[in-house]
Amino acid sequence: MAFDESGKIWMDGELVDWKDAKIHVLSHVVNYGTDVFEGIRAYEIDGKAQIFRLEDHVKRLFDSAKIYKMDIPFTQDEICEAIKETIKANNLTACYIRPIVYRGYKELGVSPVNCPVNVAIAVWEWGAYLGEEGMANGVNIGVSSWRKPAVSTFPNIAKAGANYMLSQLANMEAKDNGFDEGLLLDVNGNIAEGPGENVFLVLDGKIYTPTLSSSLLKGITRDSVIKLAGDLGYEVNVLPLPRDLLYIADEMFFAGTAAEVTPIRSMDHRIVGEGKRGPVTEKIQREFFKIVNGEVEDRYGWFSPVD
Ligand code: PPE
Repeated sequence: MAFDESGKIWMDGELVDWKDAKIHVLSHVVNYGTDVFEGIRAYEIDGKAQIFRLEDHVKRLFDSAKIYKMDIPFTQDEICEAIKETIKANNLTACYIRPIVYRGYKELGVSPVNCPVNVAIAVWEWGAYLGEEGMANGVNIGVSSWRKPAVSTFPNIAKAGANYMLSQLANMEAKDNGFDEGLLLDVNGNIAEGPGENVFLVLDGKIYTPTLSSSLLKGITRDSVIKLAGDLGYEVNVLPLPRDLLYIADEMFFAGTAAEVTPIRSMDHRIVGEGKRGPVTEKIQREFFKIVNGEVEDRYGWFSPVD
């Protein structure tokens, strides 16, 4: 993924040139990782940008900010409008959208309360997160030696930049070990999530995904998959899931905004099912892409048009 640096970035209410979208090195966020953010996708449907679950993502952004007592100086509606404005200013249709809320420049010291809360929105084109090949045939995953923080130590539900230091360790470790991506367990050894994806398992025709008390992000794609799978007639169970299930699951897949629905073909050097995208995963993946490509009507009201 390389940036096309010709576009505009929205900063605190104004569109600025890509290369001018800068902050001071002594901003609170640079020193202490004080930010919350979102990852959203817009899809091109009938030549127009349609943003997937915009209000839900912006609501989660505000929820994350609330956990960290960051008072966003815009309303949720204003942020939704700013996102649309940024897409238009960059002449994009299908794109990835990154709103960031961060503590800016004023003073240093752990206490963030005197530092301003700034907001930026960037958009760019971003293809298949784990590659086109992974999307079709599945990715190879390894369980990380790192654990997600216990629910009593650090909020996992907030999508905060600092959480991604752990995601980086898990992702780098997985790559060093020859895997495409890692998978993190919670403090009890139950399955949590990928560094940037939620995970689903298929066992005996039923679908399973870990519960929120296993230290994971309340993924919006996760929620979409739960709805889609239910409507396709599958039983979906949201439970604490022991690690062992990873080795006996018939199918597994990742779900996330960037990763969309990506099949998992192996786990810790054990082949999952037939070692390729399984039939249940394929049905859910196909249904997901039919919706986001506008091949079927938006029956859940998931899209916001950019007019
Ligand atoms: N867990 C984590 C840790 C996570 O980062 C994501 C999204 C998800 C689950 C899925 O959530 P949702 O996007 O609401 O379905 N990860 C974002 C960032 C990826 C990145 O590399 O940056 C994303 O997919 O946009």
